[in-house]
Amino acid sequence: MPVAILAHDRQPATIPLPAAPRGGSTSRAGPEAPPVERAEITSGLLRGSACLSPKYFYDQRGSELFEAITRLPEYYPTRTERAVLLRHAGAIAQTVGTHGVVIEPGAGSCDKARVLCRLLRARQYVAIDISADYLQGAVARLRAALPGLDAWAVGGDITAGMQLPPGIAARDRLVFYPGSSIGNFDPPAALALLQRMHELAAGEGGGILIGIDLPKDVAVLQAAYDDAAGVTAEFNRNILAHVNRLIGADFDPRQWRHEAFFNTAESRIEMHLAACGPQRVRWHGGERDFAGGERIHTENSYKYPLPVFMDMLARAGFHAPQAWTDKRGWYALVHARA
Ligand code: AVJ
Repeated sequence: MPVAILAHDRQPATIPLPAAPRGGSTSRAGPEAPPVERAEITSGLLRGSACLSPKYFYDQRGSELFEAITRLPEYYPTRTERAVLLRHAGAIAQTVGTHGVVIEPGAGSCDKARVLCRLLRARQYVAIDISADYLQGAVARLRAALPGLDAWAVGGDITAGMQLPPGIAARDRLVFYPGSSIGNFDPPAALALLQRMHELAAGEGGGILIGIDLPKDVAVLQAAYDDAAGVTAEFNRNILAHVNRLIGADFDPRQWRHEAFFNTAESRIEMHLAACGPQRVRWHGGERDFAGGERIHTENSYKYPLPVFMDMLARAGFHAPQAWTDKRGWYALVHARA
């Protein structure tokens, strides 16, 4: 449902959209995902209320669509986080400390790390991501921009308890987790992830710097996840094209409608895809019938009140928390010591 957005935020929708892949969305080749992932995806699809993990948004086109989202007038988190970092740069550098090691799980393009590593005069930077291939290029660009920085690209999943290479200094580690990515996890999983980050930063002088999207006017939240240009809708539907390739399914993304709303009781944005009509979806080794209007839950994006998040940090073992926000109080960068 489209929601009115603040008048001064409205701009002509001139964001160029990445082109849809040619040759239709149905995969005729075999499933591309390894068996464990295929099992995870199909069990989600077979559940009473079907769901897919938001990690499957990010194929090539999905990553491009997310980039386009971050430039939308309605999507405030990315530019607000940048504003918070610039507004409080001096205080952040002073609190966090300079010349340390910046470790960024889920680093992606490393764009935010460039600003932070420069600000903190970091000595080492470690980008961690599940897809190490994509990381290599991003880390190479970072090295070119900051020649004094010892930058590493490490493939792995910190939720799975991976170890860092021995070349990474053990002291003065700062785990950097920007973008309010923590909002994608439900509170127990978020706590477990913070505990893992605490282990990574446990040496002397260690800490965390994390981006938190705060609760705010529901119309602002809903517009950010249901933009006028329909980019978020396209991003949401694209998960089906990706899943088609991963499990050899025959979803028709055009037969699914984007839905985004704020669930007040859970303090989270929910994104769903609703079937435009009854349909049968088949994949290698299974199938499911969906009734018209039946939904697949694709994402939660939790909006934590600052005290609630501070409490979670404490339960993960962190102390001495400090938060910086923008003028409107929409977004916080939080630092805490391990
Ligand atoms: C990348 C998980 C932080 O929740 O705001 C953007 C993803 N989904 N629009 C978010 C997203 C729809 C984003 N995170």
